[in-house]
Amino acid sequence: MPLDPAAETVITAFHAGPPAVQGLVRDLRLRWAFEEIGRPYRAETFDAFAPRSAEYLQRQPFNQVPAFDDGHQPLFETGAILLYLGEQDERLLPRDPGGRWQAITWAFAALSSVEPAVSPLVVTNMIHRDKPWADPAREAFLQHTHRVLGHLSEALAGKDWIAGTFSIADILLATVLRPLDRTPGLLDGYPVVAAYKARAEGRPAFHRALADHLAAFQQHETAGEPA
Ligand SMILES: N[C@@H](CCC(=O)N[C@@H](CS)C(=O)NCC(=O)O)C(=O)O
Repeated sequence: MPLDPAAETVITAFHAGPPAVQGLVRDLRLRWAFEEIGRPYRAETFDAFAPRSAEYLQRQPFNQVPAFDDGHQPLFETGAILLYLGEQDERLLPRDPGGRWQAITWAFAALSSVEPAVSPLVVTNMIHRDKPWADPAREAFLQHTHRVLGHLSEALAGKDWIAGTFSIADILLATVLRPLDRTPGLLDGYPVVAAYKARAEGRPAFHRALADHLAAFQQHETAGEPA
């Protein structure tokens, strides 16, 4: 069935939450994809600390953001949503089978090989830094992060984009890598990865997406409630 171009696309996001997560919440991945293809959308925003309605679990079974609905296909999980968007626009997912499968493979790698390797370190540094177990845990998590960053450096060598041309794989991989900024100096040992991340963050679509993501928090603060 052809999609109704007039149907509104809605995503969920946060407008308040721990300051450390501003700029990193995963709605940014969807906003970035929309900006790459000039697709309008509306963000329905919540306070991360406020309980969500029981109805919200129908939209996102883990009570998280983002959820997505374009009037045709309600979805959750950023990887699935980006694949869905990629199916609709070759600027996000190449049409030639080789390029398409490279991009899909790297989208999965970003989410299931890189993100699980970096998340424990990121979460420890951002949220649990003062816990008594943080220092020894950080050492163990760092080792795994270094191992993955080393392999990623080799995979990225000589490439602008992880799967050849820019795709959803880069939106996922770059947003998985972004929180590593919060571990000062970590990427210094991986100039290829650092340059890749900077290249992705330099895209005009990323700038617009980040500005809108941050504006949700700022507008809420201006309206009188701290983020
Ligand atoms: N695998 C999910 C992860 C979603 C996720 O972790 N969302 C976070 C924000 S980035 C969230 O809503 N956290 C609040 C919570 O878990 O209560 C996806 O990629 O969509």
